Amino acid sequence: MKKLTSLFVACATLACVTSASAQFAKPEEAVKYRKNALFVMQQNFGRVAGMAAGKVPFDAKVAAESAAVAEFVSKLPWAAFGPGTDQGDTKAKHEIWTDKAKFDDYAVKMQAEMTKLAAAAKSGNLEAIKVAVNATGGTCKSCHDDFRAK
Ligand code: ASC
Repeated sequence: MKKLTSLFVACATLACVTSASAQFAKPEEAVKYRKNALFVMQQNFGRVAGMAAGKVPFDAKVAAESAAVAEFVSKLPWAAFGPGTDQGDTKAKHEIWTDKAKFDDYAVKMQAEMTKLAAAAKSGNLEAIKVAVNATGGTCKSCHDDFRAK
């Protein structure tokens, strides 16, 4: 029974990963998916960044939870930047598809910094959180500067 449960969990996890990298039914659904993922990520990152900047009282539990969500969600947008999704209601610049290696590199760096931020937030050390927020925010900004239209 325990084995069956583990098998089920393994399959469910695999299905989750597979669906994230699967084709979307329509390009506009891919655009919506990545925008929503980036929005949820930004809301959670922004909450921690607000604490780091002293704009919001520091709450270690909320910071740790928010950073963990931001870290997880940081994995999601990239599957939705497939071919043919450069049109429609999006600020994504065409260069994402013509300079994909650079875009992918930014995405990888951002996820790595999000992982460090989640670890810092889990530790509850506000100074470490500030350092990680700055590093993570820097990766958001450099990608937006190059690949997001104004
Ligand atoms: C945010 C947000 C960004 C980044 C960036 C950091 O919360 O929406 O785009 O942080 O401003 O420099």
